[in-house]
Amino acid sequence: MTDRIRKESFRALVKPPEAAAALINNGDLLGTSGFTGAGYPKAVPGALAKRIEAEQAEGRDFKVRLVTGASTGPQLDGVLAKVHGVSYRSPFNTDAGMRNNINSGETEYFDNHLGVVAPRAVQGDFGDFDVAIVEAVAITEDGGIVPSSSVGNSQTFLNLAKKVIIEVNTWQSPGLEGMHDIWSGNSAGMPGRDIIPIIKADDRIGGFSLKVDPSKVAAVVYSDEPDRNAPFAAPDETAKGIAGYLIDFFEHEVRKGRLPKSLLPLQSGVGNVANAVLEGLNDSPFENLMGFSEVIQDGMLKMLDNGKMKIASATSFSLSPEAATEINDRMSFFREKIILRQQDISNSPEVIRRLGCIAMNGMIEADIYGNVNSTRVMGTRMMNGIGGSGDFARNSYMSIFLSGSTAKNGKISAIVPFAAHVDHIMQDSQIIVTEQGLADLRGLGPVQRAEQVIKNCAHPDYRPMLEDYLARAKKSSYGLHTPHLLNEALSWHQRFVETGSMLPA
Ligand code: 0RQ
Repeated sequence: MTDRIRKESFRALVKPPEAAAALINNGDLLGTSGFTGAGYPKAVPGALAKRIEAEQAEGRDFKVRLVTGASTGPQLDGVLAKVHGVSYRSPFNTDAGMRNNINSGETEYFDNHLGVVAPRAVQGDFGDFDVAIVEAVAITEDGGIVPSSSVGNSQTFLNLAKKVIIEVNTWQSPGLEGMHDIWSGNSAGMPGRDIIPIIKADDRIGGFSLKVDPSKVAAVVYSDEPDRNAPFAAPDETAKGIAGYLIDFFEHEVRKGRLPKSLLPLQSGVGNVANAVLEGLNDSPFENLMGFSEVIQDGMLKMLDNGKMKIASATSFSLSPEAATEINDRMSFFREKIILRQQDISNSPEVIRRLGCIAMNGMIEADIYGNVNSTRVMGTRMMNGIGGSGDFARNSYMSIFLSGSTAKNGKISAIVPFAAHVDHIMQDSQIIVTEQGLADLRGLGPVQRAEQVIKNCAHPDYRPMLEDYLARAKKSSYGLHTPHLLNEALSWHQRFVETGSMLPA
């Protein structure tokens, strides 16, 4: 215990998870650590779920409101969704059970740009935080909380919450201490926000631990459970195709002198396509790459290992079980090459703009003009959330969106006449890539964009339908600047809802 909890007065606060969960009340707003399945509390939510079940069995309603860094895992979103214990959730979720509750209308869900959650929490958008629950690898002699595998919004929740519960997770490597960079400047309150002094992706601007007012700490709990480390599928032909087009494009840009040979700090989303692109970069001619992203996934770890990438800055890990073991075994090597920051710093528009990042994010669909839907299937059913894609797409040097040209065995086209929901307007999507090809939309007007997107990105099964749509729209649209057939614009989605396919019978 003395290794992990080095401040004596905190040792006296050690309690079983059930006793900590008893500090939470019906209707409480909880702010927890956790980002992309890493560094979220595990023991207290489990005990809380049991308590909720018991309360409900007695006929009493018991629900909490939950704000995190981003997605968590089965021991937090999963268990609370299972007992229907969450009335409000923000800002990002990938748990299937929670997704069901969101899509059934049971849980109100506000997906939000991950970089703005902390400042908006300070502004009071969520109301008063009752309890912060933060996973740590250790508590230092002076009461600093050393975060585990993510930083997220923990510092903000510790500042704002009335009560604090710290979960010290002994599964997490103590070697993580020294990897974090916790800035104490003001990036949230107004007036008087500070300049965030990151000039290069590898600048460190803060200390190693989170600060907390000790008088607010109500419980310290031990846990010993792994993060949700999901395995990555080996890249399939679609992912390899997308990666190939993108890397050819980067090579072309370097030859033209528009990108340096080390490219620019790379942001990459999570998922198999994003990981395939990183795998592809491993075999590319680029050197001394830098990562400035929100997550570090297997592909980036590999590049750090073989020297292709010099440094990776993010707010969280998102690793396969094998990669998690690898990093834990070789922590002293990786600690020199990885910086984990608060998410309002990793995703700060100011810093992303200054560094000139290359943003690479997945999408659900793009319309012919390049408006991108990242979140809502058929415009109505929530997938995960906007995540950090908006923080990066709007502010990067170059914004790239990636997807297979079809989904659900070809029944859905990822290129549609009109996006059924728009997360990223056409001004924020410069390059669109599918396994069919790459559309470079920089500087083009709407009709030129549509021609490129249809020709280069659409699947052959859908390309003639899109060509026909655009041709007819150019004849009879109300305005010819961004031609549309308004009564047909969403007909592909409607057809899918009615028949299970966007293709006509
Ligand atoms: O669903 O698993 O049920 O089959 O979406 O699709 O092709 O594996 O692609 O993992 O890259 O995810 C947009 C969801 C893409 C992701 C999205 C279905 C498809 C499958 C996954 P199944 P793929 P990816 C950094 C930045 C927003 C957040 C973001 C995402 C599932 O990239 O959440 O960018 N982005 N964050 O079948 C219906 C379509 C579809 C579709 C795909 N057109 N219609 N379903 N799918 N296209 C990370 C963070 O911010 C934390």
